[in-house]
Formats: sequence, C-alpha cells, structure tokens
Amino acid sequence: MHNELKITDMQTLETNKETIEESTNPISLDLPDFTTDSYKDAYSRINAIVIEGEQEAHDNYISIATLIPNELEELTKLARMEMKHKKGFTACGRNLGVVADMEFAKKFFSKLHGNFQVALEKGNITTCLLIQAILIEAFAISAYNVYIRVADPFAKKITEGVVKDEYLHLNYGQEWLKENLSTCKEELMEANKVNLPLIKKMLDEVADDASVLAMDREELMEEFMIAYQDTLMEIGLDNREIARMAMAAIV
Ligand code: PL3
Ligand code: FE2
Ligand code: FE2
Repeated sequence: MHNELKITDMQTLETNKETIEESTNPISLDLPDFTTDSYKDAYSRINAIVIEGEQEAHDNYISIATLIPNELEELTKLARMEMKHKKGFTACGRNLGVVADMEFAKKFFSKLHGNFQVALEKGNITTCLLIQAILIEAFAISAYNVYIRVADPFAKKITEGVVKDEYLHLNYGQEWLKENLSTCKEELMEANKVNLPLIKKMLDEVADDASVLAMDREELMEEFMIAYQDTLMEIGLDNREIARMAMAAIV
C-alpha cells in the first residue's frame, strides 16, 4: 500500500517534469500556420533569397576555383552541394504552393555580389573567401539554424541536411585563411570592414519577413555572431582583433 503510493507519486512527478520540460522548450512552441496568405507572402521573398543565395554560392565557389586552381576538385565539390541546396529549397517553396520572388532576391544580394565580382577581377582570394565562405555561410548557418526550429516538417528535414554542408563550407574558408593568415590579415580586416555592414543591412532587411515565419531577429544575430566569431578564432585571430572586426557591424 505504502509502496504503491510512492510509485504513483513518482509517476506524477515524472509526468509533471515532462510537462514542464515540454512547455519551456522553445523548439516545440509557436509553430506558425504555413497556409496563411501572410506566411506565403513572406515566404515568397525569403525562399527566393535562399534560392538566389545558393545559386550565387555555387557560382562563387566556381569563381574561387579560378583563383586557387590546385583546389579545383574540392571547390567543385562545394559548388555541387550548393546546387543541391538550391534544389532542396526550391522544393520547399513548391511544397507550400509559393512562387519565389527572384527579382527581389537578386536585388537583395546585388551589393555583396558586386563586391565579390570586383575582388574576383583583382584576384583578391582573401576578400572572395571572406565574402562567400565566411560572411555568407555564417549568415546561411544562422538563418537555417533558426528556421529549423519553426519550419514545416518537409522544409525542416531539408534544412537540417543543408546546414551540415554549410559548416563544411565555413570550414573550408576558415582553413585557407588560417594557413595564409600571415599574408592575408590586413586584407581580411579591410574586406570585413566593407562587407560585414552589408550583411547587417541584409539581416535588417529580411527581419520583418523572417518574423512572419516566427524567426526572431535577435536569435538570427546571435546565431550569426556565434558562427562568425568561432571561425575568426579558429583562423587564429586574438580577442581584440575579433572584437574589432565584429564592431564593424555596429558602426
Ligand atoms: C550558402 O550556401 C547559401 C547562402 C544563402 C544565404 C541565405 C540567407 C537567408 C536569410 C533569410 C532567413 C530565412 C531562412 C529561411 C530558410 C527557408
Ligand atoms: Fe548552401
Ligand atoms: Fe554553402
């Protein structure tokens, strides 16, 4: 009798614990309604940004291979992954019955795209890698990590696969810059000063649409900073240098 009571108490306790854990778990809360017009409207731009971003990432890795010809094979592999990502996100839009606003997305990337093209023409590998393999990849990683928490089940699965690849891409840029740090530090700092503010602007530009998808701006920024600072640390910059670089986002 006494024993039975104990077991029941413990079960009650267990049940309570589960309920509390579930209700405080942000990941399972507030999934948006994927069928509303407002969701689809915001998705038409965000989906386009992601599709355009993946296409440009592909093109950028192919371009970078012309600057580092002995890594053609590796860079071609990365580029191929980007095309797979593009296909995946195209399917996400189709699945929700959304037509991506590609014109909007082209404009969204145009400044960064222009800066990449200028660096490419000049043969500035460091700037090209900073723009594509650090800034754009960290931006993608932040967006995808936040999106996974609030995505429809179909898109969630696809995005989980994609984000794993994006870490490989970030890592590629990280390792090249680490190996060449003694000769590329100055260019890295300068390119960051010019291009990090563009990423910040892009994040601001997408924030309203992202919030309709239940993606929080602060969370996006936090995820971005984690990926960005981690990478700079791995490259071999010290705390002061990293702080100085990150500061470019707020001035
Ligand atoms: C690099 O491999 C891909 C670059 C893509 C950049 C994407 C930035 C996305 C910002 C918008 C946030 C919404 C994410 C939702 C995903 C459907
Ligand atoms: Fe990608
Ligand atoms: Fe990528």
